[in-house]
Amino acid sequence: MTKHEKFIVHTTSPYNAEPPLELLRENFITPRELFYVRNHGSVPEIDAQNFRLRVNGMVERELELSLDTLMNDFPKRTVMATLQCAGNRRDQLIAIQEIPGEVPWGAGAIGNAFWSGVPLKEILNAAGIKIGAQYVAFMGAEEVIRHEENVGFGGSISIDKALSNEVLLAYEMNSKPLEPIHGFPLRVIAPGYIGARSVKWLTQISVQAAPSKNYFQAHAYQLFPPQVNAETADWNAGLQLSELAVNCVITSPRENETVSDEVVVQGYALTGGGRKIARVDVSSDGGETWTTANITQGDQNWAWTFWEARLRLETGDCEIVAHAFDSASNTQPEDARHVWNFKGYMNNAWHRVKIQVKSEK
Ligand SMILES: Nc1nc2c(c(=O)[nH]1)N[C@H]1C(S)=C(S)[C@@H](COP(=O)(O)O)O[C@H]1N2
Ligand SMILES: [Mo]
Repeated sequence: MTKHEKFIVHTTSPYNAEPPLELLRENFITPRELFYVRNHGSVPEIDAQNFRLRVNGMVERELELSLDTLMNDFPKRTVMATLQCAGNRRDQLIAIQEIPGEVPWGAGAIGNAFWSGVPLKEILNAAGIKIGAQYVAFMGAEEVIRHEENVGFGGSISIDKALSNEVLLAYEMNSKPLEPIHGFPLRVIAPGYIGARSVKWLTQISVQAAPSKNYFQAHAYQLFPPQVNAETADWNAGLQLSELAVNCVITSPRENETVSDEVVVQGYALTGGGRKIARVDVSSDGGETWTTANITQGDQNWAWTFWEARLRLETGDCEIVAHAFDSASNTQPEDARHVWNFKGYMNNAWHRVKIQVKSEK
């Protein structure tokens, strides 16, 4: 595995790591050495020759497909898509109240790539979907131990999403075979959804009437109100995370940086559902007044947007905040307390960076 020397490693086993923000923002297409990694178990060693993808459940024909068949007997499609972990920006939730046992992600658990593979709908059409099918469930190959049991890593998406043009069974990332750590030989790419639904080391697809019962669909990756905790959570009542919320992050300047009174603020923004980022605003007075940023790159569905704003600041301590609006005018909550949840998912509160401003003269 080739990750950048400045990669921020949160845990080594399983390996969980993210790039520093200033490096992440250098490339619109994230190079492999800067693409975050989110693992729940160890990386399985899969022999590409013997690999088979099983397709079963509510289908007319069960399938067992080799990598060769997937690559040669089905169409290949490339989609630019940004993956974002549901835990991205958890650090700012932890600053409000601790979240034990979860990876303290900064804002780098996100990356944008060209993914190539077979559209999932091609496989589903080949298998033939039976009436009543509502969900498509995925299983990865690796062992994941929870409560002394191997639960594996799985998840599901709705049948509508599964039949969309954008969902892929990808075997390439940025025109090269997937690296083992990113899911070799095959992974799901579910654009616009939390990263967890893009199951790596995919070995099984099951068409079902109900969502996956796997731990990572039925238990983890659920959203609860701030007052709920692990003891009081009703796991049948949580919101099973799927589509991403609108989010926006300042990548430069960095927290505690000293800057001149004319500063260029840069960042990324993204949203779910194939919507686009319509506007990004930046404020240095806590949201009393805003400067609209320039969108510098990115106007595609499923991919992030890069933005930049020039601010003139008063000398002294300063907090810069940023928020985005998407094409459905969805926007972000002002205060992270309102979205705090005991698992620390989906923090999309206004991004805040504290800096010191020095006069040029
Ligand atoms: N099999 C498997 N698939 C998985 C995971 C995993 O632990 N095992 N992690 C998920 C999560 S939570 C995220 S955010 C993305 C991360 O993809 P990446 O490591 O390629 O960046 O993979 C998803 N797919
Ligand atoms: Mo994730």
